[in-house]
Amino acid sequence: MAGDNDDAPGLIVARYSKTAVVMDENGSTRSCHLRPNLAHLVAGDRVFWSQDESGAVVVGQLDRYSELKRPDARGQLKAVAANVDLIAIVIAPAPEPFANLIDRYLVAAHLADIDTLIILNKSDLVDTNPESRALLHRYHEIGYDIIETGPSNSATESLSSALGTTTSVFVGQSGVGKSSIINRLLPERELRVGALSEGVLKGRHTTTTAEVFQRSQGGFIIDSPGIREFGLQHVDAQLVAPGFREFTPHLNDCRFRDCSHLVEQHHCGVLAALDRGDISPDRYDSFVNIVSNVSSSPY
Ligand SMILES: Nc1nc2c(ncn2[C@@H]2O[C@H](COP(=O)(O)OP(=O)(O)OP(=O)(O)O)[C@@H](O)[C@H]2O)c(=O)[nH]1
Ligand SMILES: [Mg+2]
Ligand SMILES: [Zn+2]
Repeated sequence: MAGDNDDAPGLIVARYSKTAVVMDENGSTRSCHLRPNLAHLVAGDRVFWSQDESGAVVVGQLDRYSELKRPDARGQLKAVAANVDLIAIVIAPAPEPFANLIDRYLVAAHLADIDTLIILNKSDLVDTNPESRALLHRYHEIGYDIIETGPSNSATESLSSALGTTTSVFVGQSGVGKSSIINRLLPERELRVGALSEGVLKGRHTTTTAEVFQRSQGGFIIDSPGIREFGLQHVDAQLVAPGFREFTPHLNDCRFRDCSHLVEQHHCGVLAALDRGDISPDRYDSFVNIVSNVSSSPY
């Protein structure tokens, strides 16, 4: 047996202000203190920890192979989750989906080189908002992976095989059912699931910090708190268009290499594709919304 003072490998399962829950190689968890130089650790980080007289402490960190980042309330760019293979963007018939939020996640995932899966949850409620399914299928048509899920076991099984043994992070608005889906995938655990308050379509924020769950068949799922908006102001305006998958084949048709895709007179491949109907006006408007809010905005 390794001595208590040896540094042991671990995984950050949840991050609180001054401590983190760390899972060791046997799957047991403990609360650890963090050295000040490791204050940026988040769910999914691979670390080394050791036990001393004052308790368990995280002493080192392995490099991240990927990270999902977004600005915090003060505009500081912060990692949400580390070492993820897949961003599962969850929408539902209620609360009402915002296509622009989906597009923002898709851009962030592209920049972070992380795969995506768009999940329409609450399939049992689709009849109350058929547009939610139409929205999902629009993403399928432009080449994104999609899946529907809901209370049925067969839907959960399909999602389970789509996830495979990846490490995925579940993101999206509050109340869409991220924690509920994870509960269904991990029947032995009971996450906190909030009732979507009557009439308040924004839902209620139940999950307060990202948390990692280990799946018995391999892989991990990271639950994350619901969000209302996803800031991309830190992104270079030139890097937004490549995050719109169906724009990519048209980018070589722009006369200028640094084309903003906003000015028709510049012979823009994206605007030409929009005119031909090869790019949907909704996605183009979403693109304009994002580039007009980045700090390097061409406006
Ligand atoms: N009808 C229906 N309701 C669901 C389904 N999945 C989740 N819900 C309900 O949706 C509400 C919100 O679920 P949560 O899992 O807490 O949502 P969340 O996305 O984790 O929310 P935050 O943690 O706030 O981000 C709860 O009342 C769930 O019971 C579903 O497939 N069908
Ligand atoms: Mg939740
Ligand atoms: Zn262009």
